[in-house]
Amino acid sequence: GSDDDSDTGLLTKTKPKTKRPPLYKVMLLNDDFTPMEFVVHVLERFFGLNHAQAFEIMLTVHKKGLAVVGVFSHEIAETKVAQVMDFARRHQHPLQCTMEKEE
Ligand code: TYC
Repeated sequence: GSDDDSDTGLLTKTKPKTKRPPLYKVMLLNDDFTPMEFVVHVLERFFGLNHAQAFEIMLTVHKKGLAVVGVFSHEIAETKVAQVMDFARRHQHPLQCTMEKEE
């Protein structure tokens, strides 16, 4: 760290800045058509949740409109979103998955 007394004449320690990469929330959005069992399956398959956890998050999305299903690096988050969107499209469900930078 560096000492800086240019303003006040008091020595103040400044923390060395260690750059952590930003994290991204991956979110599932509710819709009226995707079957509940399909969403539970997606959460088990791509997010490593057990059945009870997957069911709980699915119900949260169903009731609240969306929920965070995991927090990842940018690359992993992008991969998860792409996997979910592709899987939903192949099964002709309108399920939407998005990512957003964490504050
Ligand atoms: N609302 C859907 C239904 O009633 C279920 C659902 C849950 C859809 C979560 C999408 O991300 C979702 N069949």
